[in-house]
Amino acid sequence: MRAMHVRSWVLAAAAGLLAGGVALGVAELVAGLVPGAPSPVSEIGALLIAYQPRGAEQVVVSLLGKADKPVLTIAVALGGLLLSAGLGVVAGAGTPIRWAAALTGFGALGLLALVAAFRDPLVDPLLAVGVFALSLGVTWWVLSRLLRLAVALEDRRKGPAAEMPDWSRRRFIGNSLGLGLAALASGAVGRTLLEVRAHEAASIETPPAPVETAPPLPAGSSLDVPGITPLVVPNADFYRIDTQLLTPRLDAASWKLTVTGMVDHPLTFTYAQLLAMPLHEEYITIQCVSNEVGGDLVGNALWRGVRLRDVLDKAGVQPGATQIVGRSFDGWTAGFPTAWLAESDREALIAVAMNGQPLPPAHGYPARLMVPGLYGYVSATKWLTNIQLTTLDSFDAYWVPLGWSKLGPIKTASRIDVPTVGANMKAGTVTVAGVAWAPDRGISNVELQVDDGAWQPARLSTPISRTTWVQWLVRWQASGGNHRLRVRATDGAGQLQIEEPHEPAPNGATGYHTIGVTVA
Ligand SMILES: Nc1nc2c(c(=O)[nH]1)N[C@H]1C(S)=C(S)[C@@H](COP(=O)(O)O)O[C@H]1N2
Ligand SMILES: [Mo]
Repeated sequence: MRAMHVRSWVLAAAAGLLAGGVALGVAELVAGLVPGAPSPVSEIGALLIAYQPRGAEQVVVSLLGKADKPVLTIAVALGGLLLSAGLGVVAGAGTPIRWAAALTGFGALGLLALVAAFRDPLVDPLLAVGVFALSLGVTWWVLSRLLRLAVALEDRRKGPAAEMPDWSRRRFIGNSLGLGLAALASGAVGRTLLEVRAHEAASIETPPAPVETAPPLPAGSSLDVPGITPLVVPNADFYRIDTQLLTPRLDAASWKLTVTGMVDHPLTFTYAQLLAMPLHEEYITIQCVSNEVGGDLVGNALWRGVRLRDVLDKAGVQPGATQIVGRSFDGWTAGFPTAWLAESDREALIAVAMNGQPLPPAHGYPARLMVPGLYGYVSATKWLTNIQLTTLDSFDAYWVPLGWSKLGPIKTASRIDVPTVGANMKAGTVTVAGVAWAPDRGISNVELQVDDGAWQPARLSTPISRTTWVQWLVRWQASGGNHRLRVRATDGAGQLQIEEPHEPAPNGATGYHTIGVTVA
């Protein structure tokens, strides 16, 4: 390698940054175009999630929320670019040793991504090696090209200044801009393709009709209030929480579900075999344990699937089994007591459809668990591939060692949807409305308090079932001024919602949702 000594560290850093950037962009493009090829950024992000320090759980849980997922992705990409810039400076020193050190650095970064990619069951290892080699090649090409141009630029500056125009300067800037744009464009196209592919219509049009359809929605189950959360949340609007940075798209044709552990007859189902079992329908409201008071990590949908009970009966659960663990294709786990299902009306499903559509990839296609009354992190395994019967003592699922409770029954909660926080309204009759839930106990009462006034009972929608939320409304005679609105619910067992404010960790937030409004 010809020595390319660049005196300006800015130019060298720019060369390194672009070398890393183009490599990342090209890799994203390949990941978007070729199913089974890894996205280095997402794979390293997944590695960080997998090896998060204990105690970071609050941060990480919020990171994994729908809005903040891109934050981790962008942080990884920026981290990669920064390191690349540093390696550019190392390479710019111009000695063969420095050049080799820089390439080794890039190689180490690539190797980290490669090792991370090997952990991903949806990645083809050969393709991962291919992307690794391609990225390193691209890095080497861009880096040597830009360093050469930088050297030319500096040599030119040393020479007579009178010569015009300054082509070497233009060449460096032009090349840098072009490469930067190429990196951004290929990265953006690759990302878009990745998400589009994940959301392509599921291979099965609609899962077979249920043997038992959910009864039609009772009259009065929805309140007609503009802005209130719909009783049944459309799939596209349903909250999403999981540890996957991208949307995993499993292949139903090769997918298998096994039932293992403390059972008399271990079972294996193909997708077709699972769909051949009797399918049932149920409305179930599910909430994320990391939902804040007043938050929107909660939703209600019509789930269709095979009863977990039927599958467990077939497998023959052994008497000593006290825990049911759902395991996902990526090794993620959730576990809950077998005793939770002892109540006959807690009908857990291996769900294959959501609101009449095949389960969307973001919500667990081809199959997921839905267990009435439990937070998602202990129960609702998406992309389900294994159900294991074990004991509560012998296994802790994914979030438990990270500081979250072993048991996760959903706490009674209520939320004000309208008016919105800080709304300005005219005096007179104002509709205050929202949702309240306590799966699987149901809601018996919702009350609203204005300022320090008496708690006024709300009108409730007719409940679909005890496993679903209700809508509520109060017609408030609003007078001028600033007011504080608070809501609280009572569950079907007569238990009042907990007033004491508490953060979500370790087993679900408590406190009354409170908003301020201004009445003119
Ligand atoms: N495989 C897998 N399943 C998972 C998770 C996950 O990270 N991986 N997250 C769980 C959590 S914490 C919640 S709250 C629910 C959310 O389900 P949803 O995204 O369909 O709303 O999925 C659960 N199932
Ligand atoms: Mo969750």
